[in-house]
Amino acid sequence: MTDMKTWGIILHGGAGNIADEWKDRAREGCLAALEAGRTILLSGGSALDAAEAAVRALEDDDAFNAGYGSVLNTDGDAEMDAAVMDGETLNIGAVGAVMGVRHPVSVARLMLTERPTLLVAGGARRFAEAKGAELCDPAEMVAPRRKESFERDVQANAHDTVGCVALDMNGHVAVATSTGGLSGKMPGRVGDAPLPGCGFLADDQIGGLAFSGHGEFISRTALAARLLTNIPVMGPQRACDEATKYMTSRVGGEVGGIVLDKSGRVGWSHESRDFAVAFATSRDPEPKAYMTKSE
Ligand code: SD4
Repeated sequence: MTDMKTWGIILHGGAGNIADEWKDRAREGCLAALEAGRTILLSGGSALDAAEAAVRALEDDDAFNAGYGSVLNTDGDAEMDAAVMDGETLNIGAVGAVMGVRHPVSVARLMLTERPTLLVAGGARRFAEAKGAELCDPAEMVAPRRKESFERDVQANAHDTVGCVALDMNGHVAVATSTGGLSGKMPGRVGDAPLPGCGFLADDQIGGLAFSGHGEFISRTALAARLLTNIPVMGPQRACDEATKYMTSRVGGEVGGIVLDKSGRVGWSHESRDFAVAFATSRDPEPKAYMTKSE
């Protein structure tokens, strides 16, 4: 059985090329979001609350491609994907291509107790409205930064999706993801971030994980399913290395992944220039943030 004092949280702020002028902001943003989740865990709160709180903080920060900082589709709109998974019940809530909600991750959290696992576009927004989630004009989710750098983002294939895995002191694991997807994507496109077995998974019996990167490549290799089953065999770090390398060698693309297992061990790796990651665990409680594995 898991030690009752074991806890952990790991999050990422995206894999790819983080522009130099945004690196300090990304590091600070990751640490601030980590603190939001860590505080909840240390006060005995749930992994679900911690993962949601961390991702909400990242969604408010335009250093990241999620919520307010979402990259734009070819219409210039921020269409967002998000998911939450509860490792105790294996319940999943997810939204895809939703516009005009302030915190897609919280709409996904509200979906956890609903029968459908995924709602998209107008249906997701109607659900958010019915549940009293915070709505806004879709234009309010278009950050000036993203308008200004649209062409550059498309060229750079900017992807700085966010994700968080948390383990609480009751041994429960939760994962949350949120993204604007890929810059210049087709309207209506849904990536890997709201698809279980692709961009994320959580199971109290093993642990949890989330990916960032080229969603179609992550989905085509069912990367989260592969990684989850390898965690007990290889341990979190080797399993994460194996998954990211497998994807790029099998189908190409860029990817970064984070893992936290049920005993509070972390793993992270990326096949991309940069990967913004932060973590703290009962094994290593001092918060740490890295912009790349080679730091
Ligand atoms: C997607 N995986 O929608 C996401 C993109 C991403 O940082 O990681 N962006 O394909």
